[in-house]
Amino acid sequence: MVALAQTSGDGFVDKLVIHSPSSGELLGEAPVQSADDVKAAVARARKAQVAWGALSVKERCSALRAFRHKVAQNAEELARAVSSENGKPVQEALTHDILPFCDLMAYFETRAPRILAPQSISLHLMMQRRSYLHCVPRGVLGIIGPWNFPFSIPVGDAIMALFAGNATVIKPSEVTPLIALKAKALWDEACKNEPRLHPDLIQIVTGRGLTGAALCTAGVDQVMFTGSVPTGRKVAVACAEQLIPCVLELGGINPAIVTADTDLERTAHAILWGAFANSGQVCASISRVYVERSIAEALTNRVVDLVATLQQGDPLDPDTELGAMTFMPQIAIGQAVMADTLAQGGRLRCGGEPNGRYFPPTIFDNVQHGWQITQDESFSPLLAFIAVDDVETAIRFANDSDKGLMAYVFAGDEEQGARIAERLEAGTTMVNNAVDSHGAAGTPWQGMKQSGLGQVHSAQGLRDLCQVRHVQTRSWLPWMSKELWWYPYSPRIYGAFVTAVKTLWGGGVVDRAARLIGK
Ligand code: TXE
Repeated sequence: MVALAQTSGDGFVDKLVIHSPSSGELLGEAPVQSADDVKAAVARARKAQVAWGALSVKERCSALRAFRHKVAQNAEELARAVSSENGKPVQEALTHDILPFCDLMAYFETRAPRILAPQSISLHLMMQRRSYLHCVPRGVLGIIGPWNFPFSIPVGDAIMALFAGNATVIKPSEVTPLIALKAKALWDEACKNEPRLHPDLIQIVTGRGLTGAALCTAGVDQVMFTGSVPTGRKVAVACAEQLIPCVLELGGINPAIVTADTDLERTAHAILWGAFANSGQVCASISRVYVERSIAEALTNRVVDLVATLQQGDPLDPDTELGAMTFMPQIAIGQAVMADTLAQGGRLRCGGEPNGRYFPPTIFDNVQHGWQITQDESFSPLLAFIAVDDVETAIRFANDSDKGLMAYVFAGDEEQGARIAERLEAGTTMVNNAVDSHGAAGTPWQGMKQSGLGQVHSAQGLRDLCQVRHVQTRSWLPWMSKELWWYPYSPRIYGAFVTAVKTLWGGGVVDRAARLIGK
């Protein structure tokens, strides 16, 4: 809990006082760092990046192992720290924050050298030349983190940036800064065992929005942001003004389509976990279920029954399945959406009013598409069931949103599920699974529409953290003293080009060649 509100003056005064969302225990404090502090951190990072960026990708990968070892060896302590500060069950802290981070590191340690190796481009018009792309680190990346995955998102983004040869400055969420400071302490320890790592390659600046805004304008070469749509827009504007790229991971109001032939039991379990893990404070959470009418009642009943089996309580108890809400304002947002749903005539099937910081899993049915619960991200454990007449209606409703992060399809026939998935306007659609594709480091995590810009994870996500430069050389005809289209120009050469354009592309040679090779 942040005890002090943003104060007047330069807005950088006071400090962050962090209490456990579940027990209220004081966990620690962090400074609110000024724009000058942020600039100094970027300058230190820039200095450290020079030697780091000069290493080969393979050397960087081998050096970074020391940090993976530290994280994995301290997994339990880190999971407890995430759970204490964020309020999620310790098992989720371990399996959603720490485990996928370790796997992400191992994934790129073996693959980054190939992903970032020079790539040759097959040329067409200028086939006497050789072109290739090579990846060069951008420099210093600013990373602005959220509170829902306070370890795996900002530290995961930083590690990807490091594989690409950059240095990083992380501004963790003001709600959960302590875990980032813990990660930094582990990084510093890893640097002691591995001389190629430098402490200044990962730096943490703590504070609120103003510190984040200062990071965007502190001379960084790219920003990676995870948070809300309105703040993401501000970050995009700040980056546009400096003509630096940004990657934005914003929210979602994610639909699930359920066909009548689905495996009801697996679907119910997937929806249960997909809606309520981390108390619904997940940008990928399932929020609205469009289910074919013939099975709507049975599916809803089964999910409601399963909710009754969940244990909500002390997040540090490994038996706990639902912890406390992290962010106080989120409870009021969830309550407002709940009130609107009730006022519209939604039927409350379970859950309802929060008990302090504990928000019970809350399910509505008889919901109509278009109500607030199907349009606005509540980022809380609210789930709506909407019965539909057919899959076509479900697809139309699912796509009727200004967000497009994740979508889900539950279908008895996986092939049919995939055909439906291909029609959904989402960065990722999972068939007969829920939420966890962020854990598959090789796949892109990306939002369509208002859900984001760019991608993290995946080979392309790693390349995007570099400048991808193009080099072109000559490979044959090296004896020609000039190209045909260089000076001097003349009517004869002009005429030759006219004939070439007509003969090659006017329905003649190129089309015949394409037919010959069957294209
Ligand atoms: O987000 P913000 P908050 C959604 C969720 C929640 C809402 C608000 O719906 O209710 O966002 O949460 C920093 N320039 N998500 O207030 O404001 C800020 O300090 C640069 C979805 O946490 O977007 C924090 O570190 N940075 C999300 C980070 O931005 C600025 C996860 C996010 O803050 C800034 C969390 C500025 N002008 C919440 N202002 C997801 N996509 O999963 C603030 N910040």
